[in-house]
Amino acid sequence: MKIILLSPKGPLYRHRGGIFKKNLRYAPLTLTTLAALIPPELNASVEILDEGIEDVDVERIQADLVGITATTGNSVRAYELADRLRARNIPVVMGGPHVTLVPDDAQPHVDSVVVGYAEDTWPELLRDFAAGQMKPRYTMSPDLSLANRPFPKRELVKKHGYITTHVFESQRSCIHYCEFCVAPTAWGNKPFYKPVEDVIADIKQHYDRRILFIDLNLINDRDYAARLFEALISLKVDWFGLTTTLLNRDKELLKLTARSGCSGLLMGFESIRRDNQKLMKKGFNTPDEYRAITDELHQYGITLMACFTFGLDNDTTDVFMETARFAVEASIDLPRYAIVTPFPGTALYKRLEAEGRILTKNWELYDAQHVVFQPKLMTPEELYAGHEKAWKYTYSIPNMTRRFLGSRIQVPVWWVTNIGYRFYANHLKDFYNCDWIMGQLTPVKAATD
Ligand code: B12
Ligand code: SF4
Repeated sequence: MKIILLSPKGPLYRHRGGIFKKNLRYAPLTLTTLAALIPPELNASVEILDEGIEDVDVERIQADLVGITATTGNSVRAYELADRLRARNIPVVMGGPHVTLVPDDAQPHVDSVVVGYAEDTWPELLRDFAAGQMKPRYTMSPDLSLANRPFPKRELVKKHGYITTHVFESQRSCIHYCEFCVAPTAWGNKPFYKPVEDVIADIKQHYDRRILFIDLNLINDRDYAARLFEALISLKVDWFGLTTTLLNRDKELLKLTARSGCSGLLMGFESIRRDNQKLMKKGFNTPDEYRAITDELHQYGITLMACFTFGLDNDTTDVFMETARFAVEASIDLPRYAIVTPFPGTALYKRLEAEGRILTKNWELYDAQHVVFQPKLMTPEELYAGHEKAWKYTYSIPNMTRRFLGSRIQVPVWWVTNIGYRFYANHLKDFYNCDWIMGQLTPVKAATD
């Protein structure tokens, strides 16, 4: 049996003409994890294709089964690929965050939909497929365990396409309920943990001095985090990962994080306005502490990628430059700006839909850099223009230099990633011409009522 696993391109994340250049692209674990889960008794051969790093000629694909992963931003392409493959009688299975959020949206395009994490359902589906009994839908059990799973088959990816393949995970989902976030809606707020020994064994068998964790929140569980960080000490790795700002309230854990080799953290600062934090149910974030958090991380030798979100209901047009100036003055190593995006199925989507504020259901534009809803205190044009201005200000050469000099951690990788985002900032405008006509959209709800 020949299985092809495919990750589709989106407007921003694509091999040609995208703005995620190689210095921002690490190898995801999605398809390598699925490849490892294929039951050995099926004697299947497997190939991984990622349209983010290579051209894929869909008409030349030959396979018994194709598995496609879909985020919301690339789901339109995922459906197109699925339709074309099925027209050639190649069965298609689809899974991933988008499909988990809105399975009925994907169903007409595929032979089977896999909802949720697929550690049990994907092998079950493949056995059913081999027996000619594949069902139209497979859904994750809430009791899923991530213990004793095979390690991702990273050897199957084309290494040259990514800045690193030394990518790992220890846990999935998050304990918090931020209104805009996909995680609690798609996977619930009871995280799934891999035993620390499994994580360490995986790192040892694919060792590199510098590794990346893609977990959404490494400090979901304090005891687990402490055990993981303790275990990392002996590996002598420099690691990068994601936590919340709550890490800085736990001085012992923060110290241990640094001792374990942490070199960089991504934190969702989201907004410099306190009232926005409450509104998006992220009340544990205190903007007054952001400067101190950044300084403290720098003292520990940890760089900070802080993510900000624009277009929240209390945002007025002065928020963009206020935020960008703060990011530069605080010497945040890698600031990132998103436009708030109501991913389908999330609490935010439901609220905005009820308020008649969803402007388009073209999922291709749900990539956190397009305006897809009616902001409360500004126009869509103001939101887009302000967001682009913040990117450009932050990634101008003088302001990159100011941030570099202000950060105490002056390592070469700082420039590699900053140059990647400078390119991103300067090319964002190229992606505002899809089929999006600024100012000419009417709210979808109103239009269909
Ligand atoms: C790597 C990654 C990226 C990469 C590549 C993404 C890509 N291919 O497009 C980069 C850096 C480019 C990226 C960019 C973005 N990303 Co991203 N990214 C991730 C990340 C951190 C890791 C993915 C991963 O390896 N997971 C580990 C694997 C094992 O889990 P998994 O992918 O969920 O797969 C499991 C199941 O879902 C299922 N499954 C998945 N696919 C399939 C397919 C089949 C056939 C089957 C059977 C099962 C199955 O089985 C797997 C095993 O259980 C995730 C967060 C996370 N930790 O998952 C976010 C995530 C996927 N990204 C997200 C977002 C929002 C974005 C951005 C919009 C962010 C931004 N502001 O730029 C952009 C959009 C890019 C685009 N395509 O339009 C959201 C997706 C939300 C959504 N509804 O689309 C996620 C979930 C993060 C979040 N906070 O919620 N991202
Ligand atoms: S803390 Fe981060 S990962 Fe957790 S729910 Fe909020 S936005 Fe999502």
